[in-house]
Amino acid sequence: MKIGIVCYPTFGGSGVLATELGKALAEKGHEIHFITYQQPVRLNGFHTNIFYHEVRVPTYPLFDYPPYELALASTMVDVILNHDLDLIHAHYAIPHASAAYTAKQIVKQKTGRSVPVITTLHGTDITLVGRDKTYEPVVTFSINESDSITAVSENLKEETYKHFDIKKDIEVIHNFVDVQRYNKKPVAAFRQVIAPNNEKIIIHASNFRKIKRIDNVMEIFKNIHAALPSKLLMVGDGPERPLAEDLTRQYGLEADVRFLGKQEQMEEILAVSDVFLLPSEYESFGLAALEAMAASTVVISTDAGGLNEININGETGYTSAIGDVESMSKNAIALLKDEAKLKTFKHNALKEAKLFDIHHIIPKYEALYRKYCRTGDC
Ligand code: GMT
Repeated sequence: MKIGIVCYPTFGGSGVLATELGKALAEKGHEIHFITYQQPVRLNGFHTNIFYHEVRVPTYPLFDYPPYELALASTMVDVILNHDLDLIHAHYAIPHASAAYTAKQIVKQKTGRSVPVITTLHGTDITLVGRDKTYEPVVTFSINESDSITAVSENLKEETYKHFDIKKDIEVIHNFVDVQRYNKKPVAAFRQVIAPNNEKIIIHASNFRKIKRIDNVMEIFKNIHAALPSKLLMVGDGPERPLAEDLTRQYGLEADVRFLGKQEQMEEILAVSDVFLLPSEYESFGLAALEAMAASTVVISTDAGGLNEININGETGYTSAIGDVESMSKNAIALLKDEAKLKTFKHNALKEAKLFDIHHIIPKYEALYRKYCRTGDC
């Protein structure tokens, strides 16, 4: 089928998921058209079935806020008409679902054809930004106007019904990971550089926003570090990075905390890591944690949102209440001190990640698309 994917091109989970979905669909023979304002970070290399359409937003002195949503809708119209797309799949409701609705109406008026729009809800588009009164009416409207709606976890589905007046069914299609890609042998030389004295390696990866509770990451590591030789890798970047750097200095941990910035080859970094810390205030799913699990890294997280759906308490890692730094530290230390238990948990993490392997989840999206097949041979 010919599918238009609208997403954020950045390191955020929704953009990563949308890009990996598009790449996997292209491998299966679908023609994929990415429509966004920048080449998506995970869209590297050439694939004969993948097209990228950049949304240009012309500026004008009158515009304090250049109208991205209009430019996006117009680009969608152009791509739908010129490439005869079968459907649009919008990832993250704001502003993708409403721009898709506008594009659909324009195409309908021009050609009489109603192009199906599928909206996948990812998290903060519902639980944080979308709920704000400034956006809520448009978000509710555009979700209800979507032909199909999916959510990346059961928890996000519940949250959506709780906070918005949604009249339609929401199908849960969990996020996925390419286990084969992440299930790598650790590169000994790389581990040696990071942890020359065989220290345990702790990792956190995110966009360093408030919701990730970066101060908790630093406190938990301070406690682990006081109990055993260890190193912390901080991957990503964002508004809370200065806080993390301040706390590193305040706790005197400069020699053992490394800020790696945004990284594309996460599989190599995760492969040498022992424990992934994710003490978030909320995660609809926690794709970063799933990727860690696929690399046999144990997850110490909160039990917020959909994290319980992937991180099984006492098996693949531990989940604690939001802000319970003591419990998260205690659990991490106990695991790291018990080699046999750590090994079992790592094994369990990989086993659990396999349930979310790309090969199980892509067919669910394909089955959904097939409902909108125009020719009968999709
Ligand atoms: O908060 C982020 O990390 C970015 C955000 C996004 O949409 O780019 O992530 C959300 O979507 C991811 C992919 O579905 C989920 O794995 C994350 O849990 C979710 N973030 C939150 O709910 C805070």
